[in-house]
Amino acid sequence: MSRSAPLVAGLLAWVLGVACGGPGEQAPAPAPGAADLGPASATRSLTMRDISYAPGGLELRIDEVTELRLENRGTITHDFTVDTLPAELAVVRAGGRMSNQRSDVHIALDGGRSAAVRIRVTVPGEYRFYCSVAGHAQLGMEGTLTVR
Ligand SMILES: [Cu+2]
Repeated sequence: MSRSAPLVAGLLAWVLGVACGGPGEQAPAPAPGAADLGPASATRSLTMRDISYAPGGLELRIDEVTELRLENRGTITHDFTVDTLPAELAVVRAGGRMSNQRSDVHIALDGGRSAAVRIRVTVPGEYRFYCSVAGHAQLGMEGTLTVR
């Protein structure tokens, strides 16, 4: 009996695989716009506090793959949100919620958490980033992402 156990297990996995692996079912999708960007050639860091960003602005080079490191040194949840950003994004290290329905970039971190993404912005410009937690942007938790 013990000699046939691996075969039974293999059949069971195959049956489950057929039952669960319909064309409509796939592995959990990565964040919107996720892409294999390759290694980053630049790094930027942004620290969140209660209630501010440091620095208050970021500069990226057009088409350059940049690793953006985010750290929440505050005690409450903050996020980094850009509503419209023509960019490719790849999650390097997830430390919180990495997307929402409304924004091209949305990374929410509880106090003490950090995350990193690789990002490549494809259109130069100035883009507003902000914390979407109610009231935080109004208290100054916003800045400009400059891409040139
Ligand atoms: Cu906030």
